[in-house]
Amino acid sequence: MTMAWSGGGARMKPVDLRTAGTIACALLSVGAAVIHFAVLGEHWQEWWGYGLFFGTSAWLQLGWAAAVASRPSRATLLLGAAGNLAITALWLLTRTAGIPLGPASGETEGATFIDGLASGFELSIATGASAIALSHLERLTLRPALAAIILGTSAMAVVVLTTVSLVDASAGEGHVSTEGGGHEASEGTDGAEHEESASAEHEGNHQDAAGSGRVANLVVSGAYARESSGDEAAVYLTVSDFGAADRLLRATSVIAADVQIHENRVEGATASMQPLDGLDIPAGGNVELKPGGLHIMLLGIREPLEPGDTVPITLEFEVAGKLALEIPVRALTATEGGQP
Ligand SMILES: [Cu+2]
Repeated sequence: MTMAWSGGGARMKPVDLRTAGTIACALLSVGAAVIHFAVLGEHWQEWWGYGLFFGTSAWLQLGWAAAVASRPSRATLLLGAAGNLAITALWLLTRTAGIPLGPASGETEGATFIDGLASGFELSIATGASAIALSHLERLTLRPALAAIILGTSAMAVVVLTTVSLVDASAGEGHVSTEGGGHEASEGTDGAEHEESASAEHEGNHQDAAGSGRVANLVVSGAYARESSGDEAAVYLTVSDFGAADRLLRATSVIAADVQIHENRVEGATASMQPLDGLDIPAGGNVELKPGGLHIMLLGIREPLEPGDTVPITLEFEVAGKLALEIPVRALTATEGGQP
């Protein structure tokens, strides 16, 4: 690459559009790689497969930037265009239909500035690199000053936008999951609760105040506690398994003296609750704890649970380990009755 924009404007060689475009694509690729490296950790925590994807993409984008800048062959350009188009298509899929892979399988994610930006870069590379490879842009020359302005501006744009997106992602929710009732999450956003979810994330899981979370290949969703009657309250939730079989060993909560796993049994005219010493989670299956069936029972609650409260509860699985959740409290409804 012979870019000589140092020295006086009159002595600079004209730059052809192919060269200028290639440099712009390489810059965009570096920007996309930096973003992918920045979000690698959080995706790896969710599932090693997502982590591997982001890590591989980042290194390939960095390698491609170096390759195309030093030797912009047609094959290199087309390879970059195809790769970036594939990544953009995959991103679109996760934002619309969800992908059938990993713990977030079938889930759609909210688009954030950082991944929108990475996708913008990738789409620009895909179109730019194919245009350069398939047409004869080297015949078009730019005046050196104009080329310097265009390349300087795009370099600045990549650097500034990428940096802003990283600040944005590390300061707040870089990865917003829209699973479960998203609006419920906004109900309890006081400081104490934020602290709770932050510490839960340090344990290697992902959760929000809407009663959902994940650990390893298990996703817990729709968790809530019933308004207490006496000093007891039932907890309902769904455990979805996206990998090998597991077992819920126990649950604990600082607000209850004892927490048991219960099953409702109806014998003749009487319904009774039987404590279970665990709950098998079949490989790839769903276990639903719902009114009238399986539930987790909080016993010896220190203070009454009222609708609008949130309750901390920790589930302990045999393989996946612990998952700490903040779950909402819901009113007892007429249809569900008072019986758990
Ligand atoms: Cu019970």
